[in-house]
Amino acid sequence: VEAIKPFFTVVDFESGSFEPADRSERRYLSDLKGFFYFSEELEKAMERDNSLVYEVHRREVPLQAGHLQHCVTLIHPGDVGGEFYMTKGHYHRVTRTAELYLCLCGEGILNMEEPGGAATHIRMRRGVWSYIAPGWAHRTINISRDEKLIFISVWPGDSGYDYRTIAQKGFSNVFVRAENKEFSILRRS
Ligand code: S6P
Ligand code: ZN
Repeated sequence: VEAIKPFFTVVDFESGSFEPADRSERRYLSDLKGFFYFSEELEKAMERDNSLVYEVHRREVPLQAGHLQHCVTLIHPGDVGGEFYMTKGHYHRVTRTAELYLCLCGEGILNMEEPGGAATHIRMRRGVWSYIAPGWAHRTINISRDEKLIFISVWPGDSGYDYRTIAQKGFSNVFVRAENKEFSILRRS
């Protein structure tokens, strides 16, 4: 395993600031083509204003088993035709790798699914520490109207990403705004 020196990051649980970040990614509506369920609504929203949906700020460590990748994700509040702002979601390329998500702030859903079709979700709020078992695809969703959803992630260095399966098939559970309850789940046919 590649030798590096110990280090630390300072995370602010309310603002989600993560210092120093080695790399930051920002995903706008236009980056989420093919991921939101209501594609026509997405086109219209993009024309109005190509809003920022989520940000990922990370430390860089070697992409090797033995090292632990880690980052903070901030998902802004909003929806596309009722479907909440969310991450693209992915499987790990190396399917034997698990992941941990600790929610720092906000209200959300961790949506998970197996290639066999099994699906489940965990309600994220401050302090909820979720274990994403090996082989499960994962996507996070901000169900608040006005607050950011902020969480930190830790995963094996060699996990990699598979976004293609999600881009092609989507998740079978689509989380949308509802009257008088936190959300409803629409089943993708
Ligand atoms: C990486 C981990 C998270 C996500 C991040 C953004 O294994 O699951 O750090 O990368 O929350 O989501 P996505 O689906 O765009 O990578
Ligand atoms: Zn992951």
